[in-house]
Amino acid sequence: MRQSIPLRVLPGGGLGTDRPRDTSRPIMLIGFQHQGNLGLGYLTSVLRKHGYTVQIVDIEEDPEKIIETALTLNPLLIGFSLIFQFYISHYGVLVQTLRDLGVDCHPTMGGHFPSLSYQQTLELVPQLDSVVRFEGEFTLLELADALSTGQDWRDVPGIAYRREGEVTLTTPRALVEDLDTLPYPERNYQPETVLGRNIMPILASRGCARTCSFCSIHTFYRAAPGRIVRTRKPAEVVREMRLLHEERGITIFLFQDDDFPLFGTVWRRWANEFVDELHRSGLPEKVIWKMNCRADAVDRELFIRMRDAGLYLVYMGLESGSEEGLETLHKQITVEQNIRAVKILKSIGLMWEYGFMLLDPSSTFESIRENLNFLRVILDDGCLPVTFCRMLPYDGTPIKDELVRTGRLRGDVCNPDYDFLDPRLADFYEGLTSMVNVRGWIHGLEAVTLQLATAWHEVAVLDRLFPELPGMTAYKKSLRRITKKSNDLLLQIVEDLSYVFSEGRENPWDRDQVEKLRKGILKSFRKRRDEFIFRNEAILLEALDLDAVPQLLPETESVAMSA
Ligand code: B12
Ligand code: SF4
Repeated sequence: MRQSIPLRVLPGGGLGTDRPRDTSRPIMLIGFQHQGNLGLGYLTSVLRKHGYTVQIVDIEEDPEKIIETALTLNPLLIGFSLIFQFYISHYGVLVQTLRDLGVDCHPTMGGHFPSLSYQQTLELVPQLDSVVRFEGEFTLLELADALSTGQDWRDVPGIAYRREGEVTLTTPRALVEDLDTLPYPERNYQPETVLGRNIMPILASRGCARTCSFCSIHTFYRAAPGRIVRTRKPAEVVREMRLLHEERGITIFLFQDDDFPLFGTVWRRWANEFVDELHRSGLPEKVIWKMNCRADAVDRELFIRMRDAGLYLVYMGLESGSEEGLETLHKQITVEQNIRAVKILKSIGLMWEYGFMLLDPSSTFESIRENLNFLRVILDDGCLPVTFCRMLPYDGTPIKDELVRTGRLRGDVCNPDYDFLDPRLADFYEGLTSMVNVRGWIHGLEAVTLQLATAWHEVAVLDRLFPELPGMTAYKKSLRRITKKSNDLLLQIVEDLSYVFSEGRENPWDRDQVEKLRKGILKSFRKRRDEFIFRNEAILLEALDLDAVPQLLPETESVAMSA
């Protein structure tokens, strides 16, 4: 067991970014780049705007290549972005190796986990010189300014560091008040695509006003001074979309806001203005967009307006189909509201996706069966594949604190876990994961659920961004049939297993048989999907050719610097 480091709070130093700077040495930022990392993008664009050269490196790259880049660059500072808590040991090994090989710079780390669990971060990665807490744009800039000119960096607001063996905090830095004062995030990478259409992440707001117990987002934004939720001006968001469309040929935008501004009078007005701006810009005929929201924000009239302005996909964290589960997760929503939201979206022809936790710390066999029935209700027509996970108690979440208080927290930082109230549930979960091979069915790249969800996403894009394809109605019908077959099977297996472990019933399934069924579904799905896409290849390629926009990807592209 590690000793925790005693804590001391220092008064903060200067607040602004008016320090002298020497931008001759570059800055290296390392983080998870898949689907485009907006945090690193904003940090980079702010540093570049102030004259620094920045190199972003993907943490998924071969560590040897990362080390080679660091040795060649000789950066002033390396900033590690930890957005997923379970990556911390991976980062720890990398920082240690960089130090051992004599990379002479200031290593720092930012993100939710380092911000909220800064002491633990400095213990787990002792080679770090500092941790940047909360939104990092101006703290990182000031840190770089201080380091580059040999000033004392220890008075920069918004950091944690070790001083004579104690962890010391400077004054916390306030959240960025006006998000539109930030330059647009750096996006100097090839966008991901769906059927050749380019995708980019984007933000309309930061922060979340809700307080779900399993989530650290609200804790992160509440722990820093400043307004918790900040929205950008609708016209500014649309301007960024227009530039990305015109200069990079982006036609699919993924809004990564924690909770897209929709709920309540003020944000509803924001959403309506955003729709008006989109229409004024002429974008709805050319681009489509996805956003994340809660089920209680789904309103028929507003969603029809947004659909007609390009909204093509709505992600909702439904999370539970049992009232007790929703209460434990502090969703402040009812099962009925979840079902109502799904019904509205189906009735207005909007594609949706959902997050769902089959198991949480309050689970019982009854609540699991309630959850299965809820999934049957919302997915009965085979509109989407069944997906679920087990709630994990991340740092900074109220539910983790509660599990600590009741002595039920287990595992470690990389694999946080907990004891169920009914110990038989642990056996059930183990039995379930070994029987349906969750990686093969739900989470892995080859998983049935993931493949079917990708196919449904393709359908949503085909419907909105391509000419009508011959055979589309029949294709959707067969996709529904295959999805329903897969859903029925998976739900039945989970339900049967729940009785095996709760009532000692005989297990009607064996692993090989389940695996054979899974592979059969996957095979018939792939055959049907590939046949359909290849048959329409010429039409798809022609549509892509017609809409093609030259890709502008210079070193510091105009979109990144144009704000
Ligand atoms: C987009 C996103 C993704 C994208 C990732 C895209 C990418 N490359 O960044 C995708 C879809 C791939 C993804 C996947 C997953 N995600 Co996700 N995701 C998000 C989401 C919604 C937005 C991230 C974002 O863009 N934020 C906006 C930017 C501007 O903010 P930021 O990242 O916080 O960065 C700021 C500060 O934190 C700080 N900062 C950050 N890094 C650094 C570094 C330095 C050096 C400094 C100085 C400052 C600094 O400054 C930045 C600018 O102000 C977050 C929720 C959230 N609000 O963060 C969840 C979130 C990060 N995801 C989460 C999870 C759990 C997952 C999955 C495990 C889900 C799953 N079950 O599969 C997977 C994991 C993927 C994997 N590797 O295995 C959790 C992480 C929980 C945790 N504590 O670990 C979050 C917090 C959601 C939640 N409510 O709990 N995700
Ligand atoms: S889960 Fe979503 S709605 Fe709930 S607090 Fe987190 S970001 Fe907000």
